[in-house]
Amino acid sequence: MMGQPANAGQLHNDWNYGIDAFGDGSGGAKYDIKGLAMKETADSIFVAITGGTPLEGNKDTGAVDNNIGLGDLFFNFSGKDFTTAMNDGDLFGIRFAETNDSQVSRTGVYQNVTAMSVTQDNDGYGSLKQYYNHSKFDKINTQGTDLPDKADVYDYLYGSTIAQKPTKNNTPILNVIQSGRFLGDIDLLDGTQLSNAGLDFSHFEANDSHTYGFRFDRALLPRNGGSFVSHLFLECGNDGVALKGDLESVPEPSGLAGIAGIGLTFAGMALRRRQSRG
Ligand SMILES: [Ca+2]
Ligand SMILES: [Ca+2]
Ligand SMILES: [Ca+2]
Repeated sequence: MMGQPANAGQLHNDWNYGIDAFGDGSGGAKYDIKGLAMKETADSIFVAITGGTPLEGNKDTGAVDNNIGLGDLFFNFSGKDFTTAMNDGDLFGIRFAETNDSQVSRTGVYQNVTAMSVTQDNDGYGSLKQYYNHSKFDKINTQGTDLPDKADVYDYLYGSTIAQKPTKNNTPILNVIQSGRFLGDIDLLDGTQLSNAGLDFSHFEANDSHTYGFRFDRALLPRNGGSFVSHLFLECGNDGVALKGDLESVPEPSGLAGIAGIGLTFAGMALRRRQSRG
């Protein structure tokens, strides 16, 4: 029953999967994430999560709001570690759980995001180091198949200096958006809608009791696309998962306008050259 993911994160029917360790959810099955997956189409990004935690969270009197659910999802296209990307204003974030303790008031996609920890208000871990101190949770794929080792996780989240000496003080679990600029809405999707879009966690034997997700406009993320790391934690930090991917670059919003725009740019350059020679 506690079998581990058989396959590393990979593509299956146009979906990209990060499969999380099974049984690394502190607090049991209802706090165990099993996977994060994404699909890109010409105009949309689809995101799906499966695990033991419902979208609306678990009732839990240990939390200030009597509810422990999912934190927010972060996207990092910068190639920098998460903390540096945040400090440089490079992070994107998505609030998709309406009942969570995110500091932005509405669900949706945000840019120039800062992140903060709400684990203490949710009966959770004061640090990632504290989580890993439980040998039961310090296992392979504990942040999913794309960040398989603990060292990879520390390196990505906090940078190489802290990764060499992680402590309870320098490894906060920054799991919700603290601030950011709203870019656009998301559309929530249930398991059936996601399955109709080709989602299949069962291919990795990772289908769990709660599967849900959302879609949003591709145009809300950087037009150039490129490699990214995305990740999320539960509000308590009891489990987390990451997914690495490559986003295709997309043309200008209208193909014809884009070509016309390039034409004008070249014409303008030629004109300026002529003028400077004149
Ligand atoms: Ca897990
Ligand atoms: Ca909460
Ligand atoms: Ca995990």
